[in-house]
Amino acid sequence: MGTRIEDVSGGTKANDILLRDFTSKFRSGYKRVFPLGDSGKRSGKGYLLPDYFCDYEKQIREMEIRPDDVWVASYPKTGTTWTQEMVWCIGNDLDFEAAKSTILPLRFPFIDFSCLFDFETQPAEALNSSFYDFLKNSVNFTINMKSPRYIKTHLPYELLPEQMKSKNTKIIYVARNPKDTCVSYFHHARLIEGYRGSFEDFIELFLQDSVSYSPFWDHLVSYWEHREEANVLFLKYEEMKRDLPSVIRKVSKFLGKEQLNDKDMKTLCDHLSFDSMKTNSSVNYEFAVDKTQNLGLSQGEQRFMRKGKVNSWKEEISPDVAERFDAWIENNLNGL
Ligand code: PPS
Repeated sequence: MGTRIEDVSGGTKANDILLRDFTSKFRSGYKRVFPLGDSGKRSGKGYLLPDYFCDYEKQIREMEIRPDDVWVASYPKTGTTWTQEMVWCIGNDLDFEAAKSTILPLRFPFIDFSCLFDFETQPAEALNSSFYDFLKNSVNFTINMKSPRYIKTHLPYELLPEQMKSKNTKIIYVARNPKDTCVSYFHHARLIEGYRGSFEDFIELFLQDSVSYSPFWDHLVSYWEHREEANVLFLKYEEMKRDLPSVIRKVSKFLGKEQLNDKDMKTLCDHLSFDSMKTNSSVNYEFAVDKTQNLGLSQGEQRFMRKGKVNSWKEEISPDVAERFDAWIENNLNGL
């Protein structure tokens, strides 16, 4: 399955906002990426991705998959980091010492990071860090990791490496309700992605499928369609908030690990609690936030671990806008 890629240019409200407020020193522009079906016809509305995706698409599509790879996939801001830490700890027999001493991007790299940011043309200071290789080329970094590899991606199912489909690679997808996702994405965009626009404009972008990795629903459905396959596990952020131990049991079974005893379960749940992850510098991306702030590319004042709640959108989205969201949700769920 290949892709057809189109330039994103101005002329619509969403595209104008995107090009005005969501390009920067490290983000040159955007493309619409249409996966081509078996018949060679393009399908869906096309995924919005930064220009840099084109530099890595072929390498990602053709990368070699190993039988013991474990992938965590998600739309941005849906609980990826939380899921990664859970999966890594279970997969590594609760080695909390290693989890704390090595930052998550080095243990569990985000393969498509370089599709989002151009750090190569940034001042040397931006790259002068222990994870230089990752920042410079996250795809090479991930490909060259030792086994077993733990890999994060925000790419939709259709844009994953070709071999994943035949090699039954383990994929854990995490989903979250779109209103909380959108609010979290807005703060993240200001904090880390150089977005300079208003909250209202961000909502316009989100509802017009015009932030990176959107359309939200096509992304979710691309994995949902595979949820019954033995190598795919579909999780929800809200379910993790409601009953983390039962999700841990599900993940342990999925990874072929023994079930945890009560004491280990409690230790792991404590390690994964929001309060603990908020102060755990291995997973809270403080170094990335500081770096973006030092480079003057951040407009945000929050931290990566912001609220960690279900339905906190109610504090920021007005009833009128919530109604617009509901109509959008209904429209998109129609027929599913
Ligand atoms: S990213 O940048 O796409 O990888 O972000 P992602 O990790 O997917 O999502 C970040 C949101 O997840 C929240 N989070 C948690 N919630 C509850 N418990 C724990 N342990 C936890 N860890 C991360 C994080 O706070 C972001 O959500 P918001 O709503 O912004 O607080």
